[in-house]
Amino acid sequence: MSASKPTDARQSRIVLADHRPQIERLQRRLFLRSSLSIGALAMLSGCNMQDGDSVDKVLWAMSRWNDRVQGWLFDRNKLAPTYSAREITNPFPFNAFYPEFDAPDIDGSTYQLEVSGLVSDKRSWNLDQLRALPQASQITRLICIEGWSAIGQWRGVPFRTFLERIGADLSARYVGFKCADRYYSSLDMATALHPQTQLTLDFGNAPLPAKYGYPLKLRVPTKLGFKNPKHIAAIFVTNTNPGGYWEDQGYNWFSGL
Ligand SMILES: Nc1nc2c(c(=O)[nH]1)N[C@H]1C(S)=C(S)[C@@H](COP(=O)(O)O)O[C@H]1N2
Ligand SMILES: [Mo]
Repeated sequence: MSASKPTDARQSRIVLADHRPQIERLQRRLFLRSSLSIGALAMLSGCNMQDGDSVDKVLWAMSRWNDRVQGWLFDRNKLAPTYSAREITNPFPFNAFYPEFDAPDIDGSTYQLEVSGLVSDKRSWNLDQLRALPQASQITRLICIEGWSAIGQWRGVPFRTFLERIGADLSARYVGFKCADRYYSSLDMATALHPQTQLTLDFGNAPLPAKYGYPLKLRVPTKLGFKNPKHIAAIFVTNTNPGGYWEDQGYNWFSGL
């Protein structure tokens, strides 16, 4: 970003108009009552904000800052609502960045979950080993940013249990996920340790079907759907924000409680 210089008023209006939806979203997230002028954004950022590129950079930096503030405010004891079995949505919707018939076809008998980063035990895990860990069940609502939500039942290992088992540095900032379909995502550590965050093996009373994430997904009922990676191939603990498939295209990284 270049040093601050007086911004031409007409140019400012154009730049502001171009970015109106982003700025409005940012204002809602920042709980600002007053409206942000391009001048105020320029002052906050020390950036001249003349071109769309630098506006993007500023909005991006402010959004990531907002994520950090939300993380600090996050209440680790606040639970997402749970539901009864009769409230389960049937059929349950599918969503991915590709159509349902393209969901990866993974062989569970040779599957290995890779573990890396700030953990003391980097051995991989097969499905029998994951099933031998303590399991818990939840009936919660998955909320997709595209405008639908659905109630489902998932069963698997409380993610905190798994992180403890691999000797993860629980004071690290992020947990990242790489998926078999090249999807990826990441969570703040407080959310990773949240009691309802689950390393999921079963949907309903059977192993996850291919479309819902076989053989392993992360169920995070305190976050939007896109922060619930399916078909997980690798998990890593890090202090560098790993971003995500949608997060890196402008969806708010925190996207949850
Ligand atoms: N690997 C992978 N995980 C993913 C996605 C994806 O495309 N690939 N899409 C995400 C999105 S946007 C949503 S809403 C949920 C949908 O999960 P479902 O198919 O079980 O309803 O999966 C999330 N996890
Ligand atoms: Mo989604």
